[in-house]
Amino acid sequence: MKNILKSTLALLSVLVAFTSCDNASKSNNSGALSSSAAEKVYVAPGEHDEFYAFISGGFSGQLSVYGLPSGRLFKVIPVFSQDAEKAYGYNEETKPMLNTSHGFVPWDDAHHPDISQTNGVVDGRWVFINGNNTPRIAKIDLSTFETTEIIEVPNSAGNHSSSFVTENSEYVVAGTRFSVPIPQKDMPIKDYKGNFKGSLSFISIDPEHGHMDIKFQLIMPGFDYDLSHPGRGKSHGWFFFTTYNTEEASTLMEVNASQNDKDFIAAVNWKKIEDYVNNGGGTMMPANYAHNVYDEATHSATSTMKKEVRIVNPLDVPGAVYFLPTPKSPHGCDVDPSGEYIVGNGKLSANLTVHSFTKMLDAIENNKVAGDAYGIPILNFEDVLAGVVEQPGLGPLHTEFDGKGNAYTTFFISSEVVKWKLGTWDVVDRQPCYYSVGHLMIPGGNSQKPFGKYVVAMNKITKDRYLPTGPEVTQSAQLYDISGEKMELLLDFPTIGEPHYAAGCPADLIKPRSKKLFKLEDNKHPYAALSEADTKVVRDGKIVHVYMTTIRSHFAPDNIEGVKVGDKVYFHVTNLEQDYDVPHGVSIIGANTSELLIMPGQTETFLWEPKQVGVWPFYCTDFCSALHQEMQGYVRVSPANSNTPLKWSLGEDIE
Ligand code: K7E
Ligand code: CUA
Repeated sequence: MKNILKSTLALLSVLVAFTSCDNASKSNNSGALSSSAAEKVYVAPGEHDEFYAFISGGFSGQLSVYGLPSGRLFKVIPVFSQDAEKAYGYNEETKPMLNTSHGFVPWDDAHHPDISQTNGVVDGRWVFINGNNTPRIAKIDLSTFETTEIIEVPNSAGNHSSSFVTENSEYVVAGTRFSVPIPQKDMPIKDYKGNFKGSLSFISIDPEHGHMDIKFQLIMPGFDYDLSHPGRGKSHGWFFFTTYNTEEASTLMEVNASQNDKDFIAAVNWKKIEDYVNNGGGTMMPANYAHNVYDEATHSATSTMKKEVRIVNPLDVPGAVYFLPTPKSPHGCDVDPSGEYIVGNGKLSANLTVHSFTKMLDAIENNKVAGDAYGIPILNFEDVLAGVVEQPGLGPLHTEFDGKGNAYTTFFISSEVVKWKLGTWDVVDRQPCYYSVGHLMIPGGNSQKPFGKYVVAMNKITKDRYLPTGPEVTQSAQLYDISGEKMELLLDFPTIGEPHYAAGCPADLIKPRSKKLFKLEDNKHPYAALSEADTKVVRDGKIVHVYMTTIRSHFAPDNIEGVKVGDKVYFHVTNLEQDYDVPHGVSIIGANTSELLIMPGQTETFLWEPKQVGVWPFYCTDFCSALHQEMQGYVRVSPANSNTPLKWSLGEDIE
């Protein structure tokens, strides 16, 4: 595979040099940068970037926050993976966020962030992202930049055609990549064909609080549902999914799933199914999936296991699902800002296929059906085709739009972004990527109103682009100015994990709503100590609860005695600060968790199980003031059978 890739790349470097000689003339040893590129990405010290970019971490399981055009990294938001930096998944408050039907799963593979929308425009309230491996959808609140909800998706495997949001954030959609037995059961793998199924889940979003709930799952033929995008404007109410492996192979997929000349884009009229469901349609099926919700008032998450899910058989809702033939193992499934064009990027196809929503409706109306797959009507390729972009490059993956009538498609094999015109299908520009680009992102790209000033290309390979770091090198993002007729490469910046996709929006949508602290008076954590007078240590059998506070520059209490080997000691630490940007941290020797990083007004808890007799220090882990190094304390640990009385104090010697 590597060799094939290598020889293809070698071949293509010739081809790229050939097809983009005007880039070559501009390029020098450090890349194709014009002299004004540095100015265009320079954001002076103290100044703010124009856009936020939320870039998925792929196998890191997280979501990183960058500024554009500078490419500066602001935060890594922990989503599906434990994060020692923020105590996420280590402290007692956030551990329930990572609960699933498979138990505590502290990792996932996060691919596609998408920002909530109002009236077809990104609104900067929430960003959603999928966990592929143990199917989950997470919601991040953009007033706190914290993950506040995760819902597991039952009847799914490889939750990849996710998590895309409809134009009024009615639904966040999650489609399965791998088809599986539904319900799961013990059966021979060779009986895949006709027996395995794919599920497309429509998860409703509460308009005010954003709470997620699986409204229904559409149970589809056993194909691989790769990517998806909502209709918008005229096609609002529809959702489009690319499929591959319509061969329904279960082994040697690189050959067996590449047989059919055309696979499908599945067009789903979700409004129609929603009506059906609202009138009692569908059936409740037993299921077992976690719904984890973080409550900002208690600063704590709870995990609830849900026991059933509504499933819908597409054959029970005539007119709701159609297949649009699309060459050839399409990956990306992208809808232009007007909602008219649906672009299917056939990974193995020489051309880009663009379907027309109007023609699709016309074909449906006139009942022009070419056949069916498991009873789902297949429309004629020619009847729905809007146009073809002829031979734009090799290995097309994803397309975004600038809102000015142009589309931009990434080509993995020929390592380039190609700009073409909607309607005429003419290629108007191409720029090389370094190297092997996957997704690309224009802020607001999945909406009626893209902010077409920059495109970010996310690359899989970077060898020789940066200082080497041993065998494993960073992946990267590349920023292009797309405000002119020609794209211009401005900047390379390294990313966290594998950047599969990103979502961007103007900073002004998020900045004014960003919280500075949590109000102490709103703190409803059951173990909060809201003043130093409330601090205490309470023993309940072998469990010890420490109600502790922090303020510059001490803990209360800072001396504790009477803890014994074999105890379970819960440190519940409330940060009494009420100023912006004054966190405190805390950790103690031998703790099996991480430190806590506690924001002003917040309470967090970690468990310490002392295993050795002695006097053990704890200290603040965040440099909070000039006297940060003095912010420390001791816990005396006595033998399990000792009678050392429980005592705690601050500023006095324990007698
Ligand atoms: Cu990496 Cu969207 Cu998961 Cu294409 S996907 S590259
Ligand atoms: Cu508190 Cu350092």
